[in-house]
Amino acid sequence: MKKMSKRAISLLLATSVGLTASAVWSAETLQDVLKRRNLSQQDLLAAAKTYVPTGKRDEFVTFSSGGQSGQVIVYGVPSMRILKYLAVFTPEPWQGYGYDENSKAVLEQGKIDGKTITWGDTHHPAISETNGEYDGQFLFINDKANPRLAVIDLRDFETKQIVVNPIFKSEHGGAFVSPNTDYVIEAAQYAAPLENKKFYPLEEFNDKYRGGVTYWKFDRKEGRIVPKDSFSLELPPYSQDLSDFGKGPSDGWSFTNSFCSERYVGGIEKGRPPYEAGCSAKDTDYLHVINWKKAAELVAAGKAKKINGHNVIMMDTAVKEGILFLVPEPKSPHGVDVTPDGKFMIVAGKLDTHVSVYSFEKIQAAIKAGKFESKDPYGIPVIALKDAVHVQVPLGLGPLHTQYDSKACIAYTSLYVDSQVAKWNYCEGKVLDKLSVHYNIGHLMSMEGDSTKPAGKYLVALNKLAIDRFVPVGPLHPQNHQLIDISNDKMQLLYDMPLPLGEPHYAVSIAASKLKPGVRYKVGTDSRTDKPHPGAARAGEERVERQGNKVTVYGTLIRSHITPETIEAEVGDEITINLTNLERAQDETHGFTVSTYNVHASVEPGKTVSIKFKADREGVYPYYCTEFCSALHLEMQGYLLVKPKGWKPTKTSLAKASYTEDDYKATLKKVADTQAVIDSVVGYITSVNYKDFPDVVAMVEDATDQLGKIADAKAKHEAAAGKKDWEQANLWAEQVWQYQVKAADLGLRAKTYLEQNGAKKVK
Ligand code: RUQ
Ligand code: CUA
Repeated sequence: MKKMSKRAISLLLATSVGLTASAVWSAETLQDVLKRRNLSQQDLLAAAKTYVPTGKRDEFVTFSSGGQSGQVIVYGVPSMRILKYLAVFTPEPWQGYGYDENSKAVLEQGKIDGKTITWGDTHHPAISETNGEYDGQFLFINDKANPRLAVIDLRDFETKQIVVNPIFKSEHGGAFVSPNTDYVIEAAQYAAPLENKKFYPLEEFNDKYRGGVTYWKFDRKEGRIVPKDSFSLELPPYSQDLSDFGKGPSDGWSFTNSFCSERYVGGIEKGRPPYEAGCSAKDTDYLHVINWKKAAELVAAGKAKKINGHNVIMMDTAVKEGILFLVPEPKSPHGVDVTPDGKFMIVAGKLDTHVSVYSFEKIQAAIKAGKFESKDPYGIPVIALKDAVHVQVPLGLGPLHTQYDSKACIAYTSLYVDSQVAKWNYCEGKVLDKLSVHYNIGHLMSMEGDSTKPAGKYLVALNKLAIDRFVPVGPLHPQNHQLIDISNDKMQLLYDMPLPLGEPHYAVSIAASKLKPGVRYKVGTDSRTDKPHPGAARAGEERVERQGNKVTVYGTLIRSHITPETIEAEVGDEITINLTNLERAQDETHGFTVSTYNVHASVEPGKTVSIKFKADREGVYPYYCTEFCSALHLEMQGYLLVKPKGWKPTKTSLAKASYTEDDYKATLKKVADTQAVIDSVVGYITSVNYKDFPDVVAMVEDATDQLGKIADAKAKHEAAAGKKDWEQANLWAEQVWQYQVKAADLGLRAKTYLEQNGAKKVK
C-alpha cells in the first residue's frame, strides 16, 4: 500500500469526522434534543402549546401597561413575542414620538399647569367595548402619577389624545369602559383639595381633602374624549382604588373600591405611626356603589357644580338624589371586578384571606327598601355587608384581583402573599385548583377577561418579582409575565416572559382577528389628528419657501431619495421640514433626522410629519433616512447648509467625476438587462388575478410610479449623450436603472406574495 502523507491523512480524517458529525446532527431525534437540553415531557408539552411557527401568527394580542415607561407593551399570546411598544406619555425615539411636531402636539395636551411632563406611570389599559364585548377599536390607559388618561386608536396603534383630570392630583382607578364605551372611568387615589393649587394643612384633611371618580365622555365617531361633556363625583377622602362598570343587569351603575377609609395621615418623622399602620387599622373599608346614568342626568339638569371649569356632583347632591351608596369591604381591599353576567362584584382584601362576592340584586333590594346600617361621616348611606354579600370564600393569603373564564361561574384570583393563582367557583363558593407563580403576583388577566364574553384558554400572571427566574442582569430585575394554560381542569404553567420596560400593572387581551389596523395612510395625513396635513406634498410639488427668517420645506420621501437633497439656510433661521412618504407598499417606512438638532420622524406610507428647529449654528448638517428601507437606503441623504449671515459663494460649480462613453454604454446595457427581468415579472403578475389582492395592487401602483419616472430621466441621459456630456449621460442612465431596481424589487415581492397566497391564472 502506498504510504499516505501526513497531510493527506489529517485531511481525510477531518473530512470523515466532519461528515459523521453533521450526519448525526441532522438525524437528531426529539428524544436526543430533550436529553441534550435537559427537558421533560411536561416542558415539551408547554413548548408545543406556546410555540408559534415561523410565519404563523398568535391567536390573541395583549396590551400591557408599561408601568413607569409611560408606554404600552403589545405582545402575542401564546407565543409571548413582543410586537410593539406604543408611545403614550413618554417620548419614544423610534416612532419620532416627541421628536416631531405632530406627536409633540399630543404630548403637549398632557401639560399640567403649563408644565410639560414627559413621563407617566401607566397602570390599567382598557379595550373599547360594544355591548360589553371587546371591539378592538380603541385602547385607553391611565397615568397614575399625573392624573391623565390617553386614547390610542387601534386603526394605527397611535396615541391620539391625552386629557388631564381637572380636579385630581393622582389617578389610579382607570381606565375602565362602560359596555358601549360612552364613558371611561377614572378614580383618584390620593385625596387632595379638588380646587387646583389650593393649600390646606393636613389637619384639615377630613374637611378639605377629597377623593372622587371621573366619567370621561367618549365620542366614538371622533375617537376622542370630550372634556366639556365629562363629569365627576366628589367622594370622601378615602383612597379610591380601582373601579369597574356594571353590565347586563347592573348596567348604569359603577363600583369603586377604596382603602384607608380611616382617613389617616402619616407623619413618621414626627413620631406618628406610619401610613401603613394607620391605613389598615379598621377591619373594613368601603365599596362605592354609584348610579352613573342618573348622575349624567343630574349633570344635564344643571345640578353639578363647576370646579376648575369641570362638572362635579357634590356629595350632598349625590346623597340627596340617591345615587351614591357604600358597602363595607374587608380588609385593605384592592380592586373590584364585575362578573361577565353583571350579577356580582368581586372584591378581595389584601389583608383578608377571603374574597367577597357581592350581589347586585341584594344591593338593589337594600337600596329600594331603604335598609342601611349607618351613614359614613359624610352622610352617605352604608348598606350592611351581610345584606350585600352573596358568598365569602377563603382563597389564601393576599388576594388581589379577579378574572373570569369562558366557563360560567369560574374565576381566577391572584394571591400576592402566597404567590399563587386560585381557580374557584364564585356561584358555589368553592376552590377548584391552585398554581404557584413566580413571584408575588399582582394582576392576572384572562383572554377578553373584562368583557361579557371571556374567551378562556390562557391566563397571564403579572408578577411583581422575578427573583431567580432569569439570567441575572443586575439588581434591577425584569418583570415576569407567566403564561398559564386554563383550558383544562388543572392549570398548567407554560412560559416565563421577562418584560424589561417598567412595571406592567395590568394587561388586556383581545382575539387577534378583531384587530384590523391599516398598513398605510391616505397620502398627506397627519396621523395624530387623522386630518390632511397642511405640510403635505405630492410628487412634483416639493419646494422650499422662505418668509423672513422662516424656511419651510415641503418634501417627499420615496425609495431611495429625499426631495429636496439640499436645504440652504442662514444662521438664525427657523426651519420647518414637512415630509410626506409617497410609498404605498406595506412596511416601507422612512425615518428622518438632521445631525445634532434633536429631531426625528418616522414616516410610514402616506403619512406627513413635520419637524421644526432653529438653525442656531452655522455649519454643514447631514440629514438622512433612518430606516433601512431599500438597497440604496444609505444614499437616502442630503445636506442642511447653514451659512453665516451675508455669505457669498466664490466657487460656482461642483466637482466632476470623469466618465467616458464606454461607461455610458455599459450602463445602458445594464438597463436593458434589468428591463428583461421586469418584463418577465410583469408578465407573471398580469397573468394571475393580482387585482384580488389589495396588498399586491398597492405594490403594483408603487412599481408603476417608479417606472413612470423613467421617461424623464431617459430624455435627460439621451440629451446629455447628444452633447457628449458623459458624466450627466451616465448618471441619468444610472437613475433610470435605480427606478428599474425599485420597480423590480416591488415586482418580485408581489410575485412571491401571489405565489404564496394562491393566486390563480386568468385568461
Ligand atoms: S394595581 S396589583 Cu395599579 Cu392595578 Cu393592583
Ligand atoms: Cu428611506 Cu432608508
